[in-house]
Amino acid sequence: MSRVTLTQYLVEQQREHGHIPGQLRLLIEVVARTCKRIAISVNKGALGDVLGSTDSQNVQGEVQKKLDVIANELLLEANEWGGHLAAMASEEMDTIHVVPNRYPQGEYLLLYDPLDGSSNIEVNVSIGTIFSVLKKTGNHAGVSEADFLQCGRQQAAAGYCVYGPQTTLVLTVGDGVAMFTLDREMGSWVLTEENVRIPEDTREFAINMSNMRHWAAPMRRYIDECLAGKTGPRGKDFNMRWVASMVADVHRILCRGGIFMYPWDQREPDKPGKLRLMYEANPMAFLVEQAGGAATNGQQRILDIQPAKLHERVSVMLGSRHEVEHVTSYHQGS
Ligand code: P6P
Repeated sequence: MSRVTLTQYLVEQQREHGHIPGQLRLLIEVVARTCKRIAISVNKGALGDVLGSTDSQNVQGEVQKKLDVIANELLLEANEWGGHLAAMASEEMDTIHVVPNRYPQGEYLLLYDPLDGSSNIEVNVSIGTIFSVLKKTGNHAGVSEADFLQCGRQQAAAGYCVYGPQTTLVLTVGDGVAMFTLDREMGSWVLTEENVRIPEDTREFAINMSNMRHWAAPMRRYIDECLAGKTGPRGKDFNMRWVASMVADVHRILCRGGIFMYPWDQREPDKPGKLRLMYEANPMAFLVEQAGGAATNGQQRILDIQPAKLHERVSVMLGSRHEVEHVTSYHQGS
């Protein structure tokens, strides 16, 4: 395969399909460049002052890891000056960050989880950066949190970078999913997969089984049937994976199929789920659907959920289309 870089891919997408406006292309290139910079810090590990926790908590009430803060700061600094963004929102920040007046404001809104899977940092397991791009609607001056509260189907782009054995950037601008591997010698993102397709069926599920006794009945029924294997109603044996980094689990599903679930849990009945809608579930749902998969909260398509709050949580079932439809049918019937 000829070595097509991210820049060439975006230029060709613009030339052939015309749906990557200049500001969006700049935004994607800035985020991609920042992921390279985050990878440098992640890869330092114990050799750099990047491991361990800070003495602060984020809006989620989670202790912030040093790398959470580093990744968040890198994305803020890199995206302020380009004139492509009006504001940013992050898992690590209580409120939105409006582009300072000293810089021109653009029409895009960037949302991100700067470092997803932070509990895996100290044990050298894959982690990642997840991002979602919305466009400011209306022609009102200024920008507020309300501008961010759009359904996931409004996303202009979405992607993630997984810091694993390879450093891989996965991207959609609404015309399929492409994967780029970081060529560290050249320092460039090289196209290594395009038109990614998720197999419609799977025998592999990803869920944190230790929570089983806390799930609602439909989810317990679904997992019980997977565990019953070929002697049970599914008539086939299943395998299980759980990395506890959504980016790693979703990447595996994009590469070979599977279903990822983080369902509602009776321990905190007022919380729909653990994962965040705006900068985890929505971008991953966009990518999965663009690759022929499905993503629901057990009742409806994730991309159709109208957000009420910036940091709201959601129950997530995503991956191979037929498997997601199967588990969703149990919940809709409940
Ligand atoms: P648990 C990481 O903290 C995360 O937000 C996702 O990346 C991951 O899928 C999930 O939480 C893991 O949760 O409860 O298994 O640690």
